[in-house]
Amino acid sequence: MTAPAPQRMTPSEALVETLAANGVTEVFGIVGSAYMDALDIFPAAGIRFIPVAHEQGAAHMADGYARASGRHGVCIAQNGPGITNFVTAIAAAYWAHSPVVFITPETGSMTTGLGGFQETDQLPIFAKITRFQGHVNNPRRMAEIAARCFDRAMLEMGPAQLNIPRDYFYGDIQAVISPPMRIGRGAGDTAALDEAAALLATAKFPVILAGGGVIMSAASAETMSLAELLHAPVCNSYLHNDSFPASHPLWCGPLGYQGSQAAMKLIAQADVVLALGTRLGPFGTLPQYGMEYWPANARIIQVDADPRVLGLVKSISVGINGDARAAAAALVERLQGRELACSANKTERLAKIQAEKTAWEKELTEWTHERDPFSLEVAKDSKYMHPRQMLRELEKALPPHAMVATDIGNICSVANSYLRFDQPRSMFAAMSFGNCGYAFPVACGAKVAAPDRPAIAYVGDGAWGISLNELLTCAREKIGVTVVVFNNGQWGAEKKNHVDFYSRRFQAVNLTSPSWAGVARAFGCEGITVDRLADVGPALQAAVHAQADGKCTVLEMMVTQELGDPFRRDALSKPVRYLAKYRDYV
Ligand SMILES: Cc1ncc(C[n+]2csc(CCOP(=O)(O)OP(=O)(O)O)c2C)c(N)n1
Ligand SMILES: [Mg+2]
Repeated sequence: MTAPAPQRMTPSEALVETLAANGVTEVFGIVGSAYMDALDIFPAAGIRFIPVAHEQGAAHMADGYARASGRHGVCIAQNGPGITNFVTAIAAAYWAHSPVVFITPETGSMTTGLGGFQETDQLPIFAKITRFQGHVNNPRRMAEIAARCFDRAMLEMGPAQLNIPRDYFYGDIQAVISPPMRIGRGAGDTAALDEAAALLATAKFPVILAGGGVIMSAASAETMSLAELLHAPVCNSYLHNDSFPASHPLWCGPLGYQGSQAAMKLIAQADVVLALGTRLGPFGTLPQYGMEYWPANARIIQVDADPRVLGLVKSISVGINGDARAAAAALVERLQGRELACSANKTERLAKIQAEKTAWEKELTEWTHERDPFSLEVAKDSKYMHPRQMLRELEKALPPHAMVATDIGNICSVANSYLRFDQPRSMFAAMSFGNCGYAFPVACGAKVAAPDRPAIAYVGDGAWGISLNELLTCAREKIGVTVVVFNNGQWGAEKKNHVDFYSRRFQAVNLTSPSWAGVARAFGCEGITVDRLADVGPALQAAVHAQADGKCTVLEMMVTQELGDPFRRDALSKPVRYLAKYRDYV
């Protein structure tokens, strides 16, 4: 193919044409003079600009958009404060491996360093939370550098920054708009795949751990074939409950915090673990429920598209730098028709899977409330719902194809056991960055990307205070999402640490709030308060139904103050004080 001929255009036109060439149809942001020259022609390029309430919301929406669609999510803002408002959300997108292209107009090149208006050095701020940083150092390079940001966001599976001195939007240039460059990764090294196949063929109890890479590479079918060939239990990696269909007999549920005990008990028996598309993040394999479940003596085969995570957290026997889908297909090819040690005991293994799943389901059903002394005390005279029972009702009422974004908090974490999906790109948790305020804007972005799928955000009442401003965006732009706000009147996850480590010296953890349903209505959204279990399912269904009319509903769930297991038992220690003044604070 011959290269397209250069054309006369302005840098703004080169930028907007590059967005169009990459299939961009929505951009999130807050209007600003810095990029108004480009914004002006968005409509003519078929691009809808979605104005938000806060730039953090814009970047979270771009993240949700990317996670739901597998395409780029794009956001833009005013130089200086608009850009610094992106920081938290870009860090979250980085850990979620989202191909977010965030466009950062910068102070004009002729005044850089003079300390003029809205000036800050915008590249170092993002250096550690971005996969690629493109800086337009000459307006004539706008198309080239913009295109590279789009290409690298995909290639490196993470945010790419496009930094543009604001005077570089103007000019008279010759530019070539290149078609997107998408580079396949392939299955990985042949010898490593042979070695992995040999190891799997001799395994007596192989277990597959399906990670985010399975979702990103669309490897569902290949992962299923491999699991079925090996009769291997499949666990979801932490917060990737949508990496393997929950309705499949080999599915065991998620590992990690508030995950599935069935998954943990089964992986504990593994002699070979195939970690497919997962970096084996340290938080995702910590002991849970008092159980040290990680199989210390198992051989581990790790497949990941990012070579830097291979063998990083756990020692591995075989590392494969490849695409999860291609690698799974290559393993199936190598194992098909081969004699497999794990076939001999498959009936026994399938029975074990079934038994563990049944036992965990029974336990979950009977686990109607938390049983530690603090929880029993606070729930005793409460007229509100037990969080676990409320979560079970939500689970039962969750519509097929639903997308659920989850925040950081005690109830959101407990929800992990009650979130099951049959389709990839359905669960958008705050992942390793763990910022409160993640879920709602992410659900908004997901809804814009997939308007026909129900979009639901689970948010604690504390985190809701951080993110509720985007109700404005939902009302103004008719983005129909459902927000389930867990009103327990506290920053619960942190309060749990006060209970466990600080002798209940509660400080800054109790919340007084207005009626969140009332607040939603004041924003022009729907708001419903739910305080009876029987109303949970019907309320969710009605709210999801209203999404079709672009209606956003807040379901304010009134729940007790009981608290599930803490996040970071691993990272806290009992207080020690040496100074007399602080003697009592132990
Ligand atoms: C931006 C941000 N600030 C603070 C924290 C620390 N933090 C983690 S969980 C949590 C409490 C969450 O409370 P809430 O949203 O009400 O949910 P709950 O734990 O009560 O279910 C806090 C403050 C955080 N993770 N992110
Ligand atoms: Mg709370």
